[in-house]
Amino acid sequence: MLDYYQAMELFSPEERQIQAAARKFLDAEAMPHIREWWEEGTFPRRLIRAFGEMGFLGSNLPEEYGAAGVSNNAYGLIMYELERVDSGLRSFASVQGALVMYPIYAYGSEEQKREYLPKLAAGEMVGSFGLTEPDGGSDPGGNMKTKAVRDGDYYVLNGTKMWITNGSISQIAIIWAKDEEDKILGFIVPTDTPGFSAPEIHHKMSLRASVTSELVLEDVRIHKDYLLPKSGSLKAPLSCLTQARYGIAWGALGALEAVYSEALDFAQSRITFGRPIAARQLIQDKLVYMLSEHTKGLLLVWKLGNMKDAGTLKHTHVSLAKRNNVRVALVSARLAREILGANGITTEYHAIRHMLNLETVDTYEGTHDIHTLILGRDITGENALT
Ligand code: TGC
Ligand code: FAD
Repeated sequence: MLDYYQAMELFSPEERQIQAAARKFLDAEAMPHIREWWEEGTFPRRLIRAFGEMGFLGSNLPEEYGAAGVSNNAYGLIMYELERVDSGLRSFASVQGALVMYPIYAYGSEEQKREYLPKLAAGEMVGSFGLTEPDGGSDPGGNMKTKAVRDGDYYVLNGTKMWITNGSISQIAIIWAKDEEDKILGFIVPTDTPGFSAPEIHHKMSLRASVTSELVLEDVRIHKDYLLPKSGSLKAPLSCLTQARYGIAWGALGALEAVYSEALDFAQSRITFGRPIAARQLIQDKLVYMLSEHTKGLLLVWKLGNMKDAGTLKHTHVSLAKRNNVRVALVSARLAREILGANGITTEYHAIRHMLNLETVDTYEGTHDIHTLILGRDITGENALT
């Protein structure tokens, strides 16, 4: 692992072992095929059970529900390794763990936890998370049109969710909807319920090795037992986003390592005007930017993980790390593409695939600018969001 400051010394032997095992598995099972999956626009469904066996799914949740029960730093290192291959693989695991298992764990009943968490952890069941709607995702509370109307022991759900990762391959969807009193409730919706459909979104130039779908709910009638009983406000889905953003802050550094290593290798062997381009100051400047940002970012997420384990983490701390690490990874991917010259525009190399993926990562889970405004509000007390 790229580690200029020997930050891995800060991690426990178990955490280092988890990182090494994840890398070994992914280098064997995913790295050799990722280009093909991305070009074909397919997510490798055959890896889902293997991800479960490797403990990649909701790994920081407790063992009593079938998860691996590892530290938040170990969880972060797994996200790092997944995204070193491709943001789409990390997205799959982020959604399954942080956006499906976590809301069931935090807002579900004991019966719901026992029913769903072990299957989700094992990769026997896939979930999706429907918060964003077609009218815009940055203001999920204000823009939410999806309705849950109580009818005896049932709720009737109507609405449309947009840009939903894993949507068409999920057996359950966590759906956020407003009730008659405008309270935001979360539901576990089995995707075979009549009235539910999940058309896949095509023509993406980013996150191509990930399934993205629309979720359409037309008079979807589900029993009240599927309500997440501890949900009841926007805070519930937002707290899930904090979990996913935490993983993204780690994952982006994996993508940064991938593009940096590739660009460095290329620069050392590409000869122009009689010398390797690595000998040129302009190229070195780009490589040093990447290395510096990776080094700072790694220390940042290590500290973030410790704060999460200690329970001192605020969601604004996570906003800072997500905003920073994704943007420096995106800038680095563009620089790596530039160092590769014309070769950089092909998927023979990883840079442009990561670059295009990171455009999504910079947008989802709160855009770069939305995190700027979240942080600006926190430090000034002035709300520039509304
Ligand atoms: P606001 O007043 O800020 O918040 C309402 C209440 O919630 C609290 N809160 C949070 N709690 C936990 N985690 C967070 N991240 C939280 N953000 C806010 C807040 O303290 C407040 O609590 P209280 O006690 O005062 O009531 O609500 P707002 O309507 O002003 O929200 C604005 C904003 C910008 C914070 C929020 O809506 C936002 O984060 N927008 C971005 C939406 C977003 O990130 N969507 C992601 C959808 S999922 C996705 O993209 C998955 S991608 C797949 C993958 O991860 O790989
Ligand atoms: P908008 O909210 O319409 O914003 C458009 C632009 O306006 C942005 O640049 C934004 O920064 C800016 N803007 C908005 N408000 C302000 C403001 N107050 N001040 C200044 N600028 C502002 N969502 C889910 O619920 N579940 C998923 O699984 C999921 N997966 C996704 C997968 C992919 C591949 C993608 C691309 C998106 C996914 N999303 C998912 C949706 C994602 O969270 C949203 O795209 C994101 O929250 C932004 O919403 P939007 O695209 O509607 O942009």
